[in-house]
Formats: sequence, C-alpha cells, structure tokens
Amino acid sequence: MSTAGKVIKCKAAVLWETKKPFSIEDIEVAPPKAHEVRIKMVATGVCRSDDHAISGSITTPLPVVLGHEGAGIVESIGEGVTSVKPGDKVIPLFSPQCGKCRICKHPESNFCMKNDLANPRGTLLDGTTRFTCKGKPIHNFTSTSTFSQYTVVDEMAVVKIDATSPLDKVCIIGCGFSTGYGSAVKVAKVTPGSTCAVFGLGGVGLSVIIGCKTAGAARIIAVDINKDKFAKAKELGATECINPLDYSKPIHEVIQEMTDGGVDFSFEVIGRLDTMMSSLLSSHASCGVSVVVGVPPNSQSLSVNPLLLLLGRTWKGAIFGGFKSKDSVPKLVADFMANKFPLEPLITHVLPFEKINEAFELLRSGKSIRTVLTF
Ligand code: CND
Ligand code: ZN
Ligand code: ZN
Repeated sequence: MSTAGKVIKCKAAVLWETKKPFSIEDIEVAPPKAHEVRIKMVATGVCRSDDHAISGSITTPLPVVLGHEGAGIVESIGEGVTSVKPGDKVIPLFSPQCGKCRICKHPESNFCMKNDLANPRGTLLDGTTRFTCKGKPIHNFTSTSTFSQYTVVDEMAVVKIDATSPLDKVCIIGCGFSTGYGSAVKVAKVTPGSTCAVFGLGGVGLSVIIGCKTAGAARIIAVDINKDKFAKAKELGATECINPLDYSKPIHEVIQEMTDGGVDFSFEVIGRLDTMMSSLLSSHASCGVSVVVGVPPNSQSLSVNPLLLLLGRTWKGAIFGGFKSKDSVPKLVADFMANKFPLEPLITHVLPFEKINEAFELLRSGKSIRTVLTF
C-alpha cells in the first residue's frame, strides 16, 4: 500500500542532549511539502562530524536526528519536484546545491548559500521540520538527517545516482570519501610527482590519500598518533607513516627535514587547532599548499604570524572536498562503479541501524574507519 501523502511512523536515532547516547525512538515523518523529497534510508555511514555534534564541538539545535552520509530510495515527492521520482536511488547532500545563489553560479566555489551548516537552523528550507517524537518537533541536521528509517530533504539536498549502485557502499560518497578525495584532487589540486602529508587517518584522511595517489603524488607521508591506522594507509597509497609520539621534536620539523623544507601539499584531517598549525608548518614556506579539512572546535581560533603566508605558502580549506554536490555525486558514483577508486577498504564495520551507539564507540576508540549502518 502506498505511503505517499501519509505520515510514516518509523524508528530514528534521536539525540535529546549533547554528550548522551542516542535513543532509538518511534517518530512520525510527515509527507514532503512542495520541493521536498521523502527518502527511505537504506544505509548510512558514521562520520566524526556527527560525533562533533554529539560532543557539542559542532553546535546544532536539539533534539535532533543526526547523520549526513547516507543513501536511500525515494519514497515520495512533494509538488514541483522534477529531479527525482519515487523508486530512484539517491544520496542526500549535506552541502546542498540550489543552483541559483552566487556561490552555485561561481565556477570554483561550492558552499551553496542555502546550506544549513554555517549557522544551523536545524530545519528544512521553509524553517520547519517533518519529524515529531512524543508530540515534540525534532530538528534536522545539515539538510540530511540520515539516522532515521525515513527522512525528508529539500530537493536541492538530494541527487539521483546509478540505479545499479550498492547503497551500502556508495553512502560514504555522501561525505567521507568525497570530502577527502576532493580535498586532494580539487581543492589542493595535487600534482604528479609531488610530496604530500596527511594528518589524521580516519575515513576522510584515508580518502585524501586515495586522492593524492590518484593525482600521481610521488610521496605521501601519513601522520597519526594511532599506529593501528598505518597498515590501511599504506594499502591505500601512503609511502611513509609517522607517529608524532615517536619523536621528541615537533612533527612539522621532522617532516621539513624529510622533505627538503616542507611538502608541496599538506592536509589536516583531524579537527584540532594544534594539528592545523603543524600541517600548515609542514608545507613548504614558499611553494606549499595546506588544506584544512577537519572541523575545528566551535568558536576557537588560531593566532597566525602573516609571515607564514608572505613567502608564498597557500592556506585554504573546503567543505565536501570543494565539490558542487548535485553535479559531482552522480559522477563520483559512476567513477566508483567503473572501478576508478575503491570504497571497500574504508568500510571496516557493518552494523544494523539499532546498534548506532556501538558504531560511535568504535569510532571513538579508533577501532573503525567507517561503520556503515544498514536499515
Ligand atoms: P576520524 O576520527 O575517523 O579520524 C581522525 C584521525 O585523527 C584518527 O585516526 C585519530 O587517531 C587521528 N588523530 C587524533 N588526534 C590526533 C593528533 N593529535 N595527531 C595526529 N592524529 C590524530 O575522523 P573522520 O576521518 O571521520 O573525520 C576527520 C575530520 O574531518 C573531522 O574533524 C570531521 O569532522 C571532519 C570532516 C570535515 C568535512 C568537510 O566537509 N570539511 C566533512 N566531514 C568530516
Ligand atoms: Zn562527514
Ligand atoms: Zn546555492
């Protein structure tokens, strides 16, 4: 029996308070309004940014359904939706692409002005949410909210993908893979024969390594304080792995000595101010490009001597690997289907959705790269 036009009762992981586990709740998901799409989630990855929202390091209105790295099937569409239809396989887009704003029209930039990331309202575009639980409205997260059996998103925040693609794998194209890979190939524009350093070997950092290798980097220096991450980094293309805890001097000095003054491209993929500075200093003072990928803790700042940039070094950052999401995600899925890059090595655990708290424990303890939750 069709559920279109009806309220759907289903399970979702609700975060009622920061620093607390999720509660699996029975929620109601209202039908999509005009220009909105209701999606039956099939799989979702667990990214550190969701954990930043749990810890309060990213501020977002509560209570909330988190999750931004999912894939699913369109259940129904609101009036005026033209780019997807019921039955389509789709990926929700935490960094949307409205196609009309100044940034969407900019040839290089990708951070659509309709995003709900910079100053989160925790709602859809119309300022309301389609989720309720125990009579209370539950907020959205980053235009996506994938930790629910059903979610509703704005049309600008969802894109159709290849009907034959495996959703339990391509879900990580929704954030971790694309963010890391794009940071190398699109934001830094890593060049053949270059030297790179990647700080942080989680799902995003390892995807930076895949991007550096694809771009033809000659040396990829992987940096992490958890040596258990080194084997996978090497499997994916790292040529050297170093642990800052093994050295008495600052790690940027070690990297400068290893690379005749600093790498061509460095990436911070952890989300800490001290490692953002180490990454910056590891890039060559005159020709280096350093990219901030990790999300820094809420309202904290770095003090930087402008001389660090005056000699020619470039310091930049990007959301979602600099990709315009609606344009790029279907192409990335097609590239995965054509074996242009692997996703399987990044997925170390697959768990049923109900075990979401376990998935976060695996991430926090450094035992997982990506856990994919299946519905
Ligand atoms: P995950 O936690 O899996 O990986 C982080 C890695 O950093 C782990 O392997 C840690 O051992 C390592 N680490 C921690 N502290 C240090 C340290 N002091 N020195 C060296 N290594 C250390 O995280 P993830 O890969 O899911 O995400 C990484 C960051 O990227 C995180 O901040 C997340 O919020 C951010 C991100 C950004 C974007 C974007 O669009 N820019 C999208 N998604 C996630
Ligand atoms: Zn993410
Ligand atoms: Zn836009």
